[in-house]
Amino acid sequence: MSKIALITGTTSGIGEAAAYTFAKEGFDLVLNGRRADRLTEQAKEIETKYGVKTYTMQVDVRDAEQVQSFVNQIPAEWQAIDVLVNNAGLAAGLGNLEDGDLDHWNRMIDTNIKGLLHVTKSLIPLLKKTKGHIVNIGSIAGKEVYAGGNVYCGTKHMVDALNKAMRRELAEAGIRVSSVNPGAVETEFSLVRLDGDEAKAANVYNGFENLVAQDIADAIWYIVSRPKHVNINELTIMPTAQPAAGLVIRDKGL
Ligand code: NDP
Ligand code: 8X3
Repeated sequence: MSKIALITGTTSGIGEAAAYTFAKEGFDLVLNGRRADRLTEQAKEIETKYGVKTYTMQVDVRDAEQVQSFVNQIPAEWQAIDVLVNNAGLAAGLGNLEDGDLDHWNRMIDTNIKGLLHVTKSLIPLLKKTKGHIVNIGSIAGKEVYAGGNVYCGTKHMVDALNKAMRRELAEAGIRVSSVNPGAVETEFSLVRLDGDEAKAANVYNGFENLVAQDIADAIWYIVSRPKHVNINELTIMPTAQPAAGLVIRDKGL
């Protein structure tokens, strides 16, 4: 019987690359995001290309009731979830707290913290049965802070804390808990953060070689494919040109 991975936020970026990587390795997949058209297309493509099964979770992770009701109704053949990748997340805005936008703050807190909690709480009973593995996607922003990062960094510090808390609480159940903390990865992340401004978003990645989503998908797969007695607590992965959060060496051929 194939193993099953539920990855949140597969409609673009890191989650999408992780979904394809797991499918290539023979996992059946629960695909999640809010954009139904992308989910439908992705499900079709993954099934055709890799011959695995997919199940679509078109759910906004911010909505605790929607998440729990999806999990309550998950068909029996999809309940044996082996891997949960808590990836759905975003940054909104890049300014000082004084000029902070409450909608931006709420979106980040509700998605990156509460959304991750909703999904994790609902799935723990299923993961206990499989002795599964949770991989939380944090960030270098959860290890350090940078100018304009304030609330986003705060949410990712919370993910770092929750990653440790989950590991303590779930070890006895045989559930492994790991995190991946990336630096700058070129995805739709900056487009979302900068309210759809394509020029500004592209500028974030100018003059250095950023990470790509596949770099992080490879790391997630590495973590999950270790033998059962090995738990990678966390991996922090940066572009060579980004030695610290908010510090990028540009135009030096790196
Ligand atoms: P993308 O914007 O490319 O992807 C984000 C994904 O999250 C999309 O699939 C989006 O789907 C989904 N998502 C967002 N909000 C929700 C929601 N409320 N409910 C369900 N799904 C949601 O960004 P990345 O791939 O870069 O980001 C993935 C994760 O990686 C995030 O947690 C981010 O903080 C983290 N990260 C990113 C870094 C980077 O530089 N790119 C660096 C460090 C960490 P949809 O819009 O369809 O709902
Ligand atoms: C995003 C990482 O370095 O682009 O989580 O802010 S960074």
